[in-house]
Order: sequence, then C-alpha cells, then structure tokens
Amino acid sequence: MPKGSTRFAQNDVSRRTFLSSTAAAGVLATLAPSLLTASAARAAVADGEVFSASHWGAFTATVQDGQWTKITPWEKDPHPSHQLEGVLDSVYSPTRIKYPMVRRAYLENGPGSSNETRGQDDFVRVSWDEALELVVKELKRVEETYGPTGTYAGSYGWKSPGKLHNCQNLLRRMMNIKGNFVNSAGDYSTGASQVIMPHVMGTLEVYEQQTVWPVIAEHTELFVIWGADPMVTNQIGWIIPDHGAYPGMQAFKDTGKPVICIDPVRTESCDFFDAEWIAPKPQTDVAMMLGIAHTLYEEKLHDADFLDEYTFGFDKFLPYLTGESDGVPKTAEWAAEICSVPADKIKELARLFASKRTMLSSGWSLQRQHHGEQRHWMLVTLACMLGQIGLPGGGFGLSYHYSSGGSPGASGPVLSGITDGGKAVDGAAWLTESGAATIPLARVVDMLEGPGSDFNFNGKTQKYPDVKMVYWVGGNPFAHHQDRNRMVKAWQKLETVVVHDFQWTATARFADIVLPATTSYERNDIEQYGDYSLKAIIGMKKIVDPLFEARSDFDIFTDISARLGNERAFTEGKTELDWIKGFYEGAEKQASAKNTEMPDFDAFWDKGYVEFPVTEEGRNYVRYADFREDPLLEPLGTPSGLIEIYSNNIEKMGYDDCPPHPTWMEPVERLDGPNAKFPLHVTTSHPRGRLHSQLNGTVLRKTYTVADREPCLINTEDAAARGIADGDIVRIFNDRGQLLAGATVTDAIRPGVIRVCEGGWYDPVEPGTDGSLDAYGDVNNVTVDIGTSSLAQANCGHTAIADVEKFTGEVPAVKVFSTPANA
Ligand SMILES: Nc1nc2c(c(=O)[nH]1)N[C@H]1C(S)=C(S)[C@@H](COP(=O)(O)OP(=O)(O)OC[C@H]3O[C@@H](n4cnc5c(=O)[nH]c(N)nc54)[C@H](O)[C@@H]3O)O[C@H]1N2
Ligand SMILES: Nc1nc2c(c(=O)[nH]1)N[C@H]1C(S)=C(S)[C@@H](COP(=O)(O)OP(=O)(O)OC[C@H]3O[C@@H](n4cnc5c(=O)[nH]c(N)nc54)[C@H](O)[C@@H]3O)O[C@H]1N2
Ligand SMILES: [Mo]
Repeated sequence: MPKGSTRFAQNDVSRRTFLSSTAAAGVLATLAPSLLTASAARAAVADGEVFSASHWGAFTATVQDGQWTKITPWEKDPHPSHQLEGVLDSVYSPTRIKYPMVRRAYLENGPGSSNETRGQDDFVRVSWDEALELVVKELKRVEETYGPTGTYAGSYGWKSPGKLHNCQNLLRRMMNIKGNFVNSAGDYSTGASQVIMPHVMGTLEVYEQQTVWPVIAEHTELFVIWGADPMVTNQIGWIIPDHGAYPGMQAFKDTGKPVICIDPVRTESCDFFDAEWIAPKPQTDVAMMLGIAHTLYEEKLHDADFLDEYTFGFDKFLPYLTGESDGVPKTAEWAAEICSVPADKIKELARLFASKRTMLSSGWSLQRQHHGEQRHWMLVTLACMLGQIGLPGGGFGLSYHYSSGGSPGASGPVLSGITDGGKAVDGAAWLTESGAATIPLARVVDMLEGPGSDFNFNGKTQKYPDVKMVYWVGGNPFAHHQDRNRMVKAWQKLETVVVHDFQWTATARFADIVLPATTSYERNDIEQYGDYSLKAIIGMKKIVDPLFEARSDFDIFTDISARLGNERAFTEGKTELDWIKGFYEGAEKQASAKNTEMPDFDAFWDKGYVEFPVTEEGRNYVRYADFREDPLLEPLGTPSGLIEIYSNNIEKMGYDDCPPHPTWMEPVERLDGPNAKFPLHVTTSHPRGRLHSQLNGTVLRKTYTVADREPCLINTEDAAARGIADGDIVRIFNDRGQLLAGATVTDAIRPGVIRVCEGGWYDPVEPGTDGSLDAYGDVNNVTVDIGTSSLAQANCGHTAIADVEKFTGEVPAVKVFSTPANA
C-alpha cells in the first residue's frame, strides 16, 4: 500500500486570493504564540475573502465593510449544499440573541420563582458581569444544597464543528474542574442501534466507514435503500462534509443498475435513482424482513455455509422464523398482513436479493421507533442469510446516508480536540469518566419526573438523580425531544435553566438565564474535512467580529471558571490560537510518524487547509473483507467473535421488550395497529432545507414553508377524505398535543401517513399551557416520549399516530422567528 506522502498542493493558492486576512495571519504568525490572541483574531476580520467551514461544507466568505456579504462553496466540494445561503444569513438573522438576558421573575425573585410562567415571561437585559455572577452563584448554591447530582450538564445537540469551540466539552470541562454534574450517554440519531450493534457486530456500526462507492459502482448489482434519503441527508456532516457520497451515487446511477427504496415516502433519492418505490406501513419493517427471510429459507436461497462459518445462533432464531417456537410461521403472507406489501412482492424481493450482489443500506429512522433495536438486527440477519457480508458490493451498510459514508478515505492524521476534563478510567487516558451520574440522554424528562426511581439500560439498573438545574449549550431540546407538552411540564420542576445559543430557540425562551454565544463564523477554530474520508484539515477562520454582545462559549466558560478560581485549570494558560496550533502540531507529529509531511502551522493557517490524498486502500475498501477472509484471525468484538443473530448477553438481561434474537413486536402505537386511536402515522424525517432546527430562522424558510408554516405532506386520498386542499393550513393533533402546518397534497407519500419534518421551531400560542396549539409546526408536539426498550432507552421520534383536519379557527401569527419582547 503506497503511503502517499502528503504533498502540500501549492498550485491551489493562486486559485483564490486570501486578501488581507492571509497577510495579517502571515505576519502575526511570526510572533510568539501567546501574543496571537485578540489582535490576531481581530486582524483576521478585514475586507476580502476568508476560507472557513461548517456542518454544511467548506466555503469562502466575502467580507465588505466588516460585513459578510457572500458565501461561495469551496471549489473542491463536488456537491455543495443549497443550505449554505442560510449559513450566511444565520449570522444576521432577526433571531440572534444580542445580550445576556434573564427571565424577569427569576431576576426579581430568585431561582425557582414562577416556574409555571417560563416560556411566557419577558426577559430583562443584564450586563455580562451580572449574568455571570448569577450563573456562578447558582452553580455554587446547587452544588452546596443538592450535591454533585444537582446539575444536569448532559447537554446534547448539533453544536458547531471545531476542535476547540466544542461547547459541550467546554461546559463539562468547566463542571468537572468545579465539582460534578449529571452527564448523558448516547445520542438522538442512533440511540438504539449504537447500543445493540456492539452485541451483534462488536462495533457501533452506524458511524463507520462503508464499502466505498467506487466498489459499489463496480460490483453491486442491486442497491437497496431501506428507510433512508441519502440525497437529502448527506448534505451535512458532524464535522465538515466532503460530500463524497454524491459523486458515488452519481457513478452508481450512471451504471443503470437497479435501486429499490423501501420507504413510506417517495424520496428525493428514489426520484434521483429512478428507483422502484415500495411503501410498507411505517414501523413494520421487521415483519417485512422476516417475510423475506422466511422465503429465503423455504426456497433454500439462504447461504448455509456463511451462517455456519460467520454467525452465531441462527439455529436459535430459526424456530422463531419457522413458527416452531411460537406457532406463527413468519411467512410472506403473515408479513403482508402487517406491513401491507403484497406477499408476492415480498417473495420476489427475497429471490431478487439472493440472485444478485445486493447491498442492503439502511438509514436510522427505523431505529428511532419503539423497539428500534430490532430493525438493524433483523437487517443484519437478512444480510447473513444472503451471505454476502465482506464481499465487494454486498452485505449491509448503516451509514450510506450520513456524512458521506463510503467516500474513499485518506490515511492522514486525526486531530485531537479540547477534552471535557473527565478523569481517566483505569489509567487509560483515552477513556474518561465524566459526571457523578449518567442517564441515557433521551430519558431526560423521565429523570425530571421521577428522581430516585429505577431505570434499566443495557443490562444495568440505576436510579435517576434529583436534578434542580439544567445547563444547556449547543442543542435545542425544545425541538429535539419528544412529547413537548410533557416536557414543558417537567421543565417547570427545575429551579434554574441556563442556556447559551446564538438564536432565540424555544429552549432559550424556556430558560432563566440566556447567554449570547458567537456563531462559529465569529471565532477561529480547526476541523477535519470528510467525516469518513478525513481528506483534509481546515482552518475554520473567523469571518466577522462577534455581533452585539456575543462571546464564544470558550470565553464564557473561561470567565465563569475564573470567577470560581479555576481559570488556569480551564484554559491551561492557552489562548484560542494556542489551542488550535497545539491540535495541529499534534497531527503533524502523527503524520511524521507515518512519513507524511505537513506544512508548518503558519503556512497551513495562511493557506487555510492541508489535504491528504486518498489512498489505494481507501479507494478499494470493502467492509468486513478481513473478517470474511479469516474469521479466526480477524474475529469481531462480540463474545463469540462472530455475528450474533442470538445474543446470550441480551438473553441474560431478561428484558421482555428486547428478546435475545430479532423479533417482531407491536409498537406502542402504529398505523392500523391494535392500539391505534388515530388513523394516520406521522413520520418526522430530517428536513431538506435545514439541519434540525438550525437555519429555520433564516431566508431558507421561504423555500419550503406552506402558508408560512412547516409543510405537512399528505396523500391525495387522505386529503380528499378531509376536505383538505394543497396550501391549506391544517391542524395535526392527538392526545399529546397539536400543531398547525401547511398542507402539501401529493401522491409521493403512501396513504395513511403524513410527514412533518423534525426541527420546526416550537411556537406555542399559550406558552406553558398544557396542550397549547403550536402556530408554526414542531412535530414533537405529537410524538411519544418512551424508551425504545430497556436495552437502549433511545428516543422514539418516529413513533406517532394522529389525525389531521383543515384548520378553520382564527389563524394565530407565527411569532417565533422574531426576538421575544425587550430582547
Ligand atoms: N420526532 C423526531 N425528533 C427528532 C428526530 C427525529 O427524526 N424525529 N431526530 C433527532 C436527531 S437524530 C437529532 S440529532 C436531534 C437534533 O437536535 P439538536 O441537535 O438539538 O438540534 P439543532 O437544531 O441542531 O440544535 C443545535 C443548537 O445548537 C446551537 N449552536 C450551534 N453552534 C453553537 C455554539 O457554538 N454554541 C452554542 N452555545 N450553541 C450552538 C444552534 O443554534 C441550535 O440551536 O433531534 C432529534 N429529534
Ligand atoms: N438535510 C439534512 N440532513 C441531515 C439532517 C438534517 O437535519 N437535515 N440531520 C442529520 C442527522 S443528525 C441524522 S441522525 C441523519 C438522519 O438520517 P435518517 O434517520 O436516516 O433520516 P430520517 O429523515 O429520519 O429518515 C430517513 C427515511 O426513513 C423513512 N422512514 C421513516 N419511517 C420509516 C419506517 O418505519 N420504515 C421505513 N422503511 N422507512 C421509514 C423516511 O420517510 C425517510 O425518507 O440525517 C443527517 N442529515
Ligand atoms: Mo441525528
């Protein structure tokens, strides 16, 4: 394998002029690092062009008279996101938080005052000094009064990328140095699969490199997209996306080989590939997969040798599949009754999958549902029966839709970043333990409602701590969490809520102390390019000075730490640029150990990026090829070293909602299910025009709203039955809540299903009142807030049934995209 020494692609410099910013950084970089502080940052903001980056990609910003006026995608980006326009606009959005603000009742009467009016009270502007004194006083009071588990700092969300301004690590770093706190485990994206997959495959699976697209284009004969929309969701990356999936998808499309999309919605990806669209009832995929598996077995199309050599426990799953153990053979006919895909189609799929080199790719919505653990477990089982795991272009893939999984990789170094200051576990510096207690993050409302009560998680039983204060940075729980009305009520139990954000999200509106953070375009940072490919390191340069009184989370936590007497421990005496330089130099050392040269920091910062060439190995990567080659020498990290279709460890846990092999179980509610109180399933996909709730407050909104509200896709039949016309304002409702939306009547969604994307800003007409109508369209008004099962306790954001009607009342104004009064 050629190592490919990293050449510094110098001829690229002439293609872009880094005007004064480049010159300034070049000069300043010759000074001692400790002098590279505010002056360097300020000097970077001059008129001209600045290279920087975001969740949406790398770009060049044009600055005129200190204002960011234009955003141009990096010319190396093969498929820039249309959302970049909103990235620029987010800096100047009318939703910006301008000053430190405190809820009036809280300011006047102290912690715990008039909690029931949180979300409707007005805010009072205070000085930074006053705001930080309040925060410090409260952190001390809560720790003294309630001990180390009084404050929840498990704060989750899609904070901006950047190895230094990682606001969640910064929060926990401040808390760890100060004392202690309650932390969280997991995420909202893959909460179920990331807990079950280690039992099945020995790894997380969801965040790992996929068999690369060039191999797919060459070898895959049938590409199945099971509940995913890769054309839409690959727009963004957790770090800086390289968008490498797009040329990959184009290459596959160009071969003309077939694609099948299994999804209640005819997605953009389905249209792009001109794919066959199969639309099962939502939440019934395990039944459909079992029907396919049963056909494979009945027709002897399964790969018995693969099952023997590479898997564990098929013999214990088989009696369930055949019905020997429970009297219910999982035939295609049985499956068709549940999922509504005709039995003949299910059988045809089984034969088709077995006759071709088939890649079963799947997104994550399926596991964001009640019993979500079962979905990918059953998909893996199906892939095992097909016996193509580890072959070029075959098997399964759980990340083709995310951050460009399958984009061929380089072998460059990995940047470190600021740590949360947790204690090393067993002397292992890479494993830290942070927090006095940890909860599975989607159980936050259970925790607030039931301090002291037991919860199960992955084989352990623990007690919920008694939390009195919540500190949230870089996330929007009043968008991302389920069952909004239940949450609003639970929040009222808190004595203090502190939030940093740069925009007036509902979470900020429901807080007591709100601190204005900078956007990542108002500070310097460093990050990698290509979540899976790691093709470059990019300097995320500051574009403009902070607007209004915004400060970076780093500066805010430094100031708080200083007031607690911990400044030195927090900053380690380093400035913003010292840290960035340190991360870069760490990468340089790794690279030189691999005989890869990198430019020195000054040259890097001057140019804005350093690239690492894609390797031969990266271009030919086949997931699980090594395991297939030699399962004894390359065992999986499971107890058996094999793929576990049956898990003895899960059996030992004894959970009735997570049996030891993949199983079809009725979810708490589903379309036409036994407990269906309402006639429609609500699917809550990730939006094409924003990242969750981010950029909803920008110009992008006008590209997708219907009647100024969040769009609601509804099938022609369902709309006609309710007298709903395209463009009407509709009310979506169930026992948990209600929201308005604008109807898009279409045949691109199956009957019985409506879709409102997650992330619409919560805009209650009567904030704090149980069941208030939401004027704009936060779909989490109607979703269920239960754990997927005792195993993973993940969120079930895609479990909801409801009804919809044409809205005939007085239409409330959408207010959430302007600032609250006085703010
Ligand atoms: N029903 C339903 N609900 C869902 C989902 C679903 O499919 N269905 N999906 C779930 C999933 S997968 C996810 S990941 C979550 C997403 O939930 P979140 O990640 O909470 O959503 P975002 O809108 O990205 O919120 C990020 C917030 O961080 C702020 N922010 C960004 N950078 C900074 C910074 O540097 N400092 C500070 N202080 N703040 C910053 C942004 O302004 C924004 O308000 O939603 C989940 N909720
Ligand atoms: N543009 C954009 N891209 C994003 C994000 C974003 O907010 N905006 N968020 C990012 C994040 S944090 C994440 S976690 C990923 C999320 O990635 P996913 O979880 O894969 O995305 P979803 O949109 O929730 O669902 C994908 C598809 O599943 C379908 N689906 C829903 N329920 C079912 C079902 O029961 N069965 C079947 N077969 N299909 C079903 C939906 O119709 C949708 O087309 O996306 C990432 N990419
Ligand atoms: Mo996510």
